[in-house]
Amino acid sequence: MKCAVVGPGALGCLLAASLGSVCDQPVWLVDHNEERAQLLRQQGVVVEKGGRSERFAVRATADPAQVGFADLVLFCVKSTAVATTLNHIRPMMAEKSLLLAFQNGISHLEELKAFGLPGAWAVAVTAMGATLLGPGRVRFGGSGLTRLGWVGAGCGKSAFGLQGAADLLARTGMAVRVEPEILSHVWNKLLVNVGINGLTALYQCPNGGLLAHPEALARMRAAVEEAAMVARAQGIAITADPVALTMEVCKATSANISSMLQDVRKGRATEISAINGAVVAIAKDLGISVPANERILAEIKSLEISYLPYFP
Ligand code: KPL
Repeated sequence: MKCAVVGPGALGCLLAASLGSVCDQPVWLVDHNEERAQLLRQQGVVVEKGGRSERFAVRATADPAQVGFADLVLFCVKSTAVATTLNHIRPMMAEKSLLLAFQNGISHLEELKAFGLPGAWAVAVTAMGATLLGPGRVRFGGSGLTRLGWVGAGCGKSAFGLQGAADLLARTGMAVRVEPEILSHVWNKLLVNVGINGLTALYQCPNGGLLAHPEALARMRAAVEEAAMVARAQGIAITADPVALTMEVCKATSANISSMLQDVRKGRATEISAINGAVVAIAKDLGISVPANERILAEIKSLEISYLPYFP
């Protein structure tokens, strides 16, 4: 069986290293950057866990044609790169292939539906923690549950099957579960990201800092409550108290620098469109007013304008 991980970020590196230890063939790690792929080929992926570091060999490449058809593709790129990367990895996807999409937010669901992959695709929602320390160097940050599920009918069929993928991932030591209602979990995670990611980037604080800042906390409550209203209006069964859940995550990850604050600090495009932006877009279709999300979206967009290059 051929496995490939697409995207050498923190999660991608961790998954490539973990899978490599249980697969009978070396795992491919697909990057869009040839220079970094070469480095990953030479040095492998180094995982720091519990004060020890371990090196795992990977077959890194920037050329998906070199991989050929894959049975299992763990798709770990940022939500901002979904459409371009799906095009890039087309040579790896056959009818028998199964792609698991690990993105934050919800915009990737529509993109995957619209793309029409030759194989099947399913969604993965993970609470596993990982921090990228440098190219191919990752710190394991805790083994939260990973949930897998099909999103409606248009996901295609795979020879491998979702339970087959779950069993393989579980052999790496991950906690994995196949869920019949994955959208509920996608939205529960989205609600947390709606409340934390944009605001930590605006207030320049670690996740726990939002709880100590009355204005940020009030904005978090309002944004999460609005997003919960949008979920319920679509009939999605979300957690009973999404604000309490968001505050719990802030506490549990209090020293964490959110992925969006990391993006802003590194001058990268953020995932705001897939998070608060997606809530604003769905709310508009449903005729629901979401001013707290609109404000976070607008403020992050103007922050991005201040540092992202402009290509007319
Ligand atoms: O998912 C996260 C992120 O940073 O993207 C949270 C839960 C906010 C943890 O930092």
